[in-house]
Amino acid sequence: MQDSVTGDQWRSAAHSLKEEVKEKNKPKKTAIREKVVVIGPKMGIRSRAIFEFRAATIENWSEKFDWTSVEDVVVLAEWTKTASNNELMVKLVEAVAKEVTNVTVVPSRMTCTYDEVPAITEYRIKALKTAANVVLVNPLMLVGEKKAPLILSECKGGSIDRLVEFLEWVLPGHKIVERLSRDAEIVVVGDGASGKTSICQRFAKESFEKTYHQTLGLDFFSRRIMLPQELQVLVQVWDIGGQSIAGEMIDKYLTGADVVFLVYDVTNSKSFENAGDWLAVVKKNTKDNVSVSLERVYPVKLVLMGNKTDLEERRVVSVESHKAFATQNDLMSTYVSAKTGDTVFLTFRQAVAEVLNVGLSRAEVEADIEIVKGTVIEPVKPTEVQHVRRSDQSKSTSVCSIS
Ligand SMILES: Nc1nc2c(ncn2[C@@H]2O[C@H](COP(=O)(O)OP(=O)(O)O)[C@@H](O)[C@H]2O)c(=O)[nH]1
Ligand SMILES: [Mg+2]
Repeated sequence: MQDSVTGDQWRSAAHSLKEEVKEKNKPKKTAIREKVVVIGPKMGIRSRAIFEFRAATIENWSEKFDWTSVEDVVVLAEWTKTASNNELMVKLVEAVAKEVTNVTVVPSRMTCTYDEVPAITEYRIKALKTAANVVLVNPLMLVGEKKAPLILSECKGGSIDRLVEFLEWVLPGHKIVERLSRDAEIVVVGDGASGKTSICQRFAKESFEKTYHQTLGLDFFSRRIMLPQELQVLVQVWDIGGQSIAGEMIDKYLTGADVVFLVYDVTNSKSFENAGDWLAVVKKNTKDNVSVSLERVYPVKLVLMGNKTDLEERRVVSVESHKAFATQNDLMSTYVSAKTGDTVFLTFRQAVAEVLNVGLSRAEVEADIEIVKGTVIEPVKPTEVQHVRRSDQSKSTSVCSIS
């Protein structure tokens, strides 16, 4: 005999279904996958460790995010006389303090007179007394070479370098300084022997090795590069090595990536076919890698990279299939040769520039369009390469291998 369903059971089932729908329809919070972040008004810098808010939407701003992974927050705060702004700032700090371990409030801008600074500081100290994990940096603290009061040394923003310099004055040794100096993280995936390690080596050491060593663990490369506006960026590259597509560690490498290079070998059709599977793994493991700048969410950059273009006569993957795959999946796209070095540096540079929202010159952008067409492009200007090398002191180019 079939069990009959009672009215209560129906009601209970309907109720739980309703709850489930409600939960699903809740606006989804953006997870911040960083241990330490800076929040503040518009700074014009894009980094996954910087979160900007607008004065108009500061109320309940913190509720848009899932703060579970965050431990330390540095708040750049304006010193202002406007009572409502002061209240909103205090509310924001309190809300964030409930979510994370430590909050440090750094006075970064003054829109009151200098004489009014102590009174505003007093108000904020009083208002924030209830939050035990909030530290307020004294706006009159003397900082910088000129030993000027902090509040007069306004944080101008505009570039990571300037923000880092400012924070180094105010919070020497704070984790945020180290975090912001590590500006772009690239993870390179793709089939074995497609040339991942060679590409990384070409980028980091400007060299190429003919003999094939399968990477067993993972390789790590880094190089400091120079972008327009004198912006120095430390690029860190993870070469996933022998990790298989189903590898257990793959999610660990991908978490935190700003850019993923999806490499295949243009002379090996299997490596191109497998790019689809690699893409699925990458998408699954990077869906929360976002940066939030003025409430726009930027997902991780994915770049399809056809390698070994020096072997043009042996090419089996057509430019059309490459293009179609990139278009369908909304990928940036490029061809490189780790052997000749063709386009390798430019691609890294372009990807990092995109991540940090730095405009490259038109010539460089046009050069990139040509890459997509698969034609030969101009190399990076020699003067620029020299510039990069100069800032490239021995300590800034490091290569280490973990196996
Ligand atoms: N002709 C040519 N060979 C390449 C190129 N890049 C890599 N290789 C060769 O392909 C093999 C595999 O390269 P490797 O970087 O170890 O591939 P990985 O397994 O993806 O890291 C090596 O023998 C490399 O010398 C390239 O651009 N052109
Ligand atoms: Mg390798």
